[in-house]
Amino acid sequence: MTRARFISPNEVAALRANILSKLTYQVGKDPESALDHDWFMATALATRDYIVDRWMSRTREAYRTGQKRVYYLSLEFLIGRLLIDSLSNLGILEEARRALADLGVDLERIRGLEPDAALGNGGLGRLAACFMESMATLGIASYGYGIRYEHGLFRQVIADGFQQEQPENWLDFGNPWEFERAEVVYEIGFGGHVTPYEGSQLRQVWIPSEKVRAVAYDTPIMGWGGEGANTLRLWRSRPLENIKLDTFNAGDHIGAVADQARAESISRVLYPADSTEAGQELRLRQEYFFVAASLADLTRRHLKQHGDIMSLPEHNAIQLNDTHPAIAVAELMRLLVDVHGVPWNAAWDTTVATLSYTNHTLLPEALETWSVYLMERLLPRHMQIIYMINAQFLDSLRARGETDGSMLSYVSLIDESHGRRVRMGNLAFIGSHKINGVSGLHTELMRKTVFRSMHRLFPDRINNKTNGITFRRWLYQANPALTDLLVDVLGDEVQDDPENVLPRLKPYANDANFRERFAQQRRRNKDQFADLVRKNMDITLDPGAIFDVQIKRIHEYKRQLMNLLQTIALYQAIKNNPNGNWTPRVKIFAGKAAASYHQAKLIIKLANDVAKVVNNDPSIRDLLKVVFLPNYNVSLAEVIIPAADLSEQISTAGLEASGTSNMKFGLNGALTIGTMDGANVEMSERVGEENMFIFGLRADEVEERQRTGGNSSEIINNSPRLSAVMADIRSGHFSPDDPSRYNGLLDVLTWHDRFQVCADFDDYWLAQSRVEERWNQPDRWWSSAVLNTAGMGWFSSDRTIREYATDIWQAL
Ligand code: 26Q
Repeated sequence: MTRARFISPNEVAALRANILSKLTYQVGKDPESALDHDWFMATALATRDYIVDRWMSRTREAYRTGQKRVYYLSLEFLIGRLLIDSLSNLGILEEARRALADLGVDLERIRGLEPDAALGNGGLGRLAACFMESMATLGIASYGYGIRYEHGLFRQVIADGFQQEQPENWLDFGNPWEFERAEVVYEIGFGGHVTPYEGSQLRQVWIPSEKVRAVAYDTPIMGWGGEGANTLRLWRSRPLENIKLDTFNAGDHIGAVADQARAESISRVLYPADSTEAGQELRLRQEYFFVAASLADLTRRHLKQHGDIMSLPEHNAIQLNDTHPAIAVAELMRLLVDVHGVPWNAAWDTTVATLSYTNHTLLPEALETWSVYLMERLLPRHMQIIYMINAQFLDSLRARGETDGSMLSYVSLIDESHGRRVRMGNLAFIGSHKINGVSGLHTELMRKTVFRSMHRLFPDRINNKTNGITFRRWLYQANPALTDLLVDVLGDEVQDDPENVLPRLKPYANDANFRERFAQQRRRNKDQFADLVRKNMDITLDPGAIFDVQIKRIHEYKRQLMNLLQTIALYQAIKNNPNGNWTPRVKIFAGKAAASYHQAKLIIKLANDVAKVVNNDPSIRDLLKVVFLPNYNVSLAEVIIPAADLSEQISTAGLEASGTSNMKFGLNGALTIGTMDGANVEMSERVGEENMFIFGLRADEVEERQRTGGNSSEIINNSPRLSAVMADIRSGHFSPDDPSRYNGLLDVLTWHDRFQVCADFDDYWLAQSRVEERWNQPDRWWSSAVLNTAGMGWFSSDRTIREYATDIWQAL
């Protein structure tokens, strides 16, 4: 891709020299014998030099101006690759391309050698990564705090149609972006006992029985335009001592390093589930480990600059990304009361004023709780603090005349109903001055459902912050062809200020010539994507077909199964009428299932079984193809999304908190088929419902059906199409080697269809028919596509972050 943009020859020469010097002196290779990977390392290291200059001046400036610091605590940062991102945000992408070409190296080839930093499961982790980039862009002095997992999210391999999990080793060849800070180390305790502090009632001394060290690794994150940069500080766990020499000398060579292995297991691997499984001890250790290190680090920084712990909330804001870091409420209290000697009530006010909490799910099974027994064993002082907070909280409610016992037991920090468990959501709620949801609908449901009583008690706390995405990665880097087109008609300004400039694209929806150019860039992206599928999977796609895409974690509530049922219905319809006037379609799926999530893994197998039958049925010709792409990750999303015509956002209404890929597709001009769920609702307000294909039960109707509904037999019997599809699956047509393979999935649909697949199926089918009708009127299709891109400006994560900064952090 050549951009008609000014390229600075001086910059090219400087970069070339710098890359060569890194190759020689840091990678230790001669250009003659350097492999592509060596060139990647050299280029990344050269790029990092540019980043470091700006990073240091930003850090100095934040210190000098005393601006408020924002800390984003997240167990997940789903970063992806950084090379193109950094070069593009620095504004030297074309210069780097030229410099490498001069050296005989193709940037497009080496960009693919960078492993994804996959330190997250899905939406929540990717949101944290978009936020880091937006905070840097907006010049907010911010730090992301998390864990430097040695193994990120597992690599998904499809073997005979089944998902297999393989370890992911992103650090094997070194990480050119990070700086190890061997001097930034904190001791983190676990277990042990608590004794009173002399002469004080509430202040205590915790004597842990076990300690590990947290070592900092810093990665600079560049903002747009190369001005702002901030720090992602990830903690690695290390033993206090590497080896017990006396044990070793006594001949116990394994025992001598056993403690080391135990300590290092904390940062070994990301939990590969996107909803809570049974609370595992290692997970709680991870949560406390990174929270304790982060709070120790930020209070040290605060004290060094301001000297007084009581001014913490004036100069710092701490955002908790879901309840995963919620133990911060108790840890901050411990630091204030036990370590700094602050009186309890003042400590509580300080804690609440500093912390805020983002909720990302309402699914009851995904709300985090920990057994009191485990907490007492692992974090005895924190358990005491939680009891104390709870006692004061419940007392204060009774003093306000709130005496309803069932209400009090519902808001209590301790759930007494199935063993005694600490409710992390309630802890995060009462320990925070602001609690936010991630879309308008989700926030409204928070107020009405899980946090109903909390909301009545604290009516000012819950607020909405609809998610956003960084346009730098998801438009400029992922889709240079569309970006060039937008720059051509709207000017360079569209890249600096898309929120205000993109709406100016609206009139172009009526411009036939512009629509043609818009369609052409899509066609080129589809051609490229089809090449990739042919090379990697040996499946030939018709680039003229509708590319119909559902890519996300596999979860029953996201209803990939409903999409597959519709795919089979389409297959049957074509087979029954081979000479009908069919619109060619490619059904594209990708996504990982949690390793222990049986139903989700079966859905992956079904997608692959359906693909096998459909793609090898000669009577279908090229009218329908089904593709399940393995190992979905950020980098794969970056190539699929710009090639998509149709975006599947079909979760059961009320269950997808926001969704963010819906925004990425819309920005790139795909049309959405979706339910009135999460951010789809706000998208429909901004791009116009007539430019989307909305169907299905609304959230309140789902709630009503779930409350009163029995089985789905009647719905199935009344839908010949759905019945035929289910019968076909049950007959073993798609699984001749194991005809009953899908009986479990079908029985759930029939007897407890919690996610309303059957209830929504016919309306989904109708919506898909409207898709074809629109597709066959290209003027209307491409007009809607342009209006999707034009209407997405508001979904920039810059807008989201500005709202956090204004309403929650007071940091702008
Ligand atoms: C918790 C405890 C133990 C193990 C794992 C977990 C865990 C890990 C990850 C629980 C949840 C998650 C991730 C949740 C998530 O990604 N939620 C998504 O967040 C997005 C950003 O706000 C929303 O757009 C999505 O709607 C929401 O599903």
